[in-house]
Amino acid sequence: MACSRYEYVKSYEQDDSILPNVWIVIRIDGKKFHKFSKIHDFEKPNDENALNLMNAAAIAVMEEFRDIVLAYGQSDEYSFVFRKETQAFKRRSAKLLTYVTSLFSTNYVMQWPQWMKDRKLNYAPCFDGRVVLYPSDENLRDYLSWRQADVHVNNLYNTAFWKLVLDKGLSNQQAEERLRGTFSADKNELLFQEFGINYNNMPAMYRKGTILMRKRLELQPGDKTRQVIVPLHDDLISSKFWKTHTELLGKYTPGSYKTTAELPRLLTNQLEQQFENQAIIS
Ligand SMILES: Nc1nc2c(ncn2[C@@H]2O[C@H](COP(=O)(O)OP(=O)(O)OP(=O)(O)O)[C@@H](O)[C@H]2O)c(=O)[nH]1
Ligand SMILES: [Mg+2]
Repeated sequence: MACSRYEYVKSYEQDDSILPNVWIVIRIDGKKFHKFSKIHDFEKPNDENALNLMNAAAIAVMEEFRDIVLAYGQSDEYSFVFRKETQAFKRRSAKLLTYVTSLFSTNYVMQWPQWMKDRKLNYAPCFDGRVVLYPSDENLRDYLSWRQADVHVNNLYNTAFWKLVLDKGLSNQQAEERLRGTFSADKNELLFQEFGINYNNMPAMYRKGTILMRKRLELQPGDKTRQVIVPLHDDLISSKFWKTHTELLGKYTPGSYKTTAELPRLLTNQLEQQFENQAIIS
C-alpha cells in the first residue's frame, strides 16, 4: 500500500532495544496481593495451591519463550531470566515485558480452577512487571540470591507470626510486638520451643521458593528423553547449585533430570499434555 501522509507518526516510536550480551531479567509481581490473598482465602502464611498456580503460570511463560533459562518464584512474584544471546522480539524491551506479563496473567486466570478448585475467582488479578539488565554472571547470581534471601526472611517471620496468632491466640499487634527486634535464630528458637517446629523441616517450597528449569527427563531407563520444565526448591545462593546446573552460565543445552521420587503434579501435567498432543498428531 502506498505510504499515507499519516505514516510519519511511526517515527515517534522509540527504539527500546536492549543492549547485546546482557542477562535480561523480567520480574512480575502481584498487584495488592495482600488484599487478593485475603479475599480468596489463601492459607496463611503459605497456600500450597496458590503457589503452585503461580508456578503453573510461569511454566506456561517458559513454554512460550524457549530462551528463558531459569525462572524463580516466591510469594506473588516471578523472575524470568533470558539467556544473554536471546533475539526474542528483537530484544525490544516493551514487547518482552508486556508479553511476559500478560501471558503470565492470563495463564494465572485460566489455570485458577485447576489449582484453587471451588474457590471462586472474585475479580481479575493484576501483575506489574519490570525489566532489569545484569551485565555479569555474578550480578545475575546476586540478583537471584537477593530474591531467595527475601523469601527466607519473610517466610521465617510469617511462619512465627501466624503461629502466634492462629495457635496461641495473640492479636496481630501482640504477635508483631513479640517478634519486633528478633533475629533469625530467635525466631527459629521460638518455633522450636513453643510449637515444636524445626523450621528446616518445613516444606522447601515455602522456605526456598521455586526454581524452574528446562531439563531432559528420562521416564524409564533407556527411554527417549522428554523436555520438561522442572520445579526445584534448592538453595541457589550456594555455588553447588551453579556447579550442578552448568548449562545456566555455560553453553545452554538443557541438562538431564533423573529422580526416583514421585513426579510433582506440575510435571505430570506437562507430560499428560505432551502425550495428548502426540495422540492428536499421530
Ligand atoms: N496468605 C497468603 N498470602 C500470600 C501468599 N503469597 C503471597 N501472599 C500475600 O501477598 C503479599 C505479597 O507481598 P507484596 O507484593 O509486597 O504486597 P502486595 O500487597 O502485593 O502489594 P504490591 O505488590 O505493592 O501491589 C504478601 O504480603 C501476602 O499478603 C500465600 O501463600 N498465602
Ligand atoms: Mg505484590
